[in-house]
This record gives sequence, structure tokens and C-alpha cells, in this order.
Amino acid sequence: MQGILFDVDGILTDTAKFHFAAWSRLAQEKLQVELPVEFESNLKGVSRVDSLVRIMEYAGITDQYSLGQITALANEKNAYYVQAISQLTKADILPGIVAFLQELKEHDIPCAVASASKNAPLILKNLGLNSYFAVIADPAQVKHGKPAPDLFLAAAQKLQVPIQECVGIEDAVAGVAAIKAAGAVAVAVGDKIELQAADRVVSTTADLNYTSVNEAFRQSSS
Ligand code: G16
Ligand code: MG
Repeated sequence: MQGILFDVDGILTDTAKFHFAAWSRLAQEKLQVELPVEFESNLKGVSRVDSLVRIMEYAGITDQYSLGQITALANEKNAYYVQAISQLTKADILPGIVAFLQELKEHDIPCAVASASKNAPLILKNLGLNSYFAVIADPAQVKHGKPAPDLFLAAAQKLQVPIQECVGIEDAVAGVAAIKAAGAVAVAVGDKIELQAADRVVSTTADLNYTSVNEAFRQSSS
């Protein structure tokens, strides 16, 4: 194991609730649609515009909007979201993450960010986690979002570590699919059934540590 590729939303901090609150507000005010709570997991790891398209498909209104209108609506959602994440502090880092990053640093394992979010640099800065990450893959520079492998491949390349030597850490079904498609080992945080495509699933971020992630890597790559 020579590198770790981290998802942000749902791994470093719980921003899914802010994404969903922003989408729910946009859907209610601009599309006259109520999003059911179960819809939240459909949007995890999915890019901004793809999330909006999924919401429009759910509402059966996809063909009523031009590309320009879709972009404007996505920007509006982002403004609500950025307002919410501007309040993030160190206190919002999920349990066990700082200890895990510290352990990786002590083992000289470089870390990359492989988030679908264009707001990832702002989130890292507000959480005070910048110094733990050697590189951030830019989602604007890749052709296909998760579940395509592009972001994880770009993160490993930027880290200059072969993808087969990397472990990806994810909380989303689309993210686990992306890690596996890239050829890295997937460690997922969340529900064992929902995330069964991963090589190992732990229940919370507090269960992430060097020993168990390295063990998952060895078992899956042997
Ligand atoms: C995250 C979230 C998604 C969000 C996407 C794009 O991905 O899980 O819900 O739609 O980023 O975010 P933004 O609108 O900020 O560019 P990840 O990969 O960090 O879980
Ligand atoms: Mg995520």
C-alpha cells in the first residue's frame, strides 16, 4: 500500500446533509418538487449537474429545461451550499479521521483527495486538513464523474503512485464503483449491504486505521 485516495463528503466531514438541504430548497422553490429523504443517497458522490438531472428525472421534467437553465439552477444550489459550508470548522471533522491521517503520515503514506466536489479545497481549508494531503484531483479536469474511474485515476497519477498500490476510501455506491473500475482497493464506510462491492466495509470513520486498511489492501491485492 503506497497511497490513499480520500473521498471528502461523508468521509472527512458530513456535508451530505448540506447538499441535500440545498437541493431540497432548490427543488421546492424552483421546480415545485418535494424530495423524499430516501433520495439523499442517490446524490452522494454524483456531480452537481448530474445530481440536478437525477432530480429532474425523478420529477419527470427533464425535457422542460435548456442547458442554460440547468446551469443557472445548479449555480443557485451551489450558492445555498457554499453558504452552509462556510460555517465548517475542525469540530466538523468526522470521528477518527485526524488520528488516521496522522498514522498515515507517520507511515509515510501520501494522501490524495478524490472528491467529485468543486468545493473540496474550501472544505479542506475550513476543516484545517490541508497539510495532510499531498494533492487534490480537480473534478473539473476529468471527463467522467463517479462511478467512472477518472477521478481516482487522476488522484493516483497526481500522487505519482501506481493505482494498484492505492486504497480508495468512500461512503457512496457511485464512489466504490469508481474505485473498483480504476483498479484500486476499496474500503467503504457505511452499510455493508449497500456498499457490498467494496473490498472491506466498516461502519463508521472511527473504524478507519492504518492496520485494518493495510490488511484490506493485502487481502485484496494478493
Ligand atoms: C460530492 C457529493 C455530491 C455532490 C458532489 C459535487 O462528492 O457527495 O453529493 O453533488 O460532490 O459537489 P459540488 O457541487 O460541491 O461540486 P464526493 O465525491 O466528495 O462524495
Ligand atoms: Mg462521499
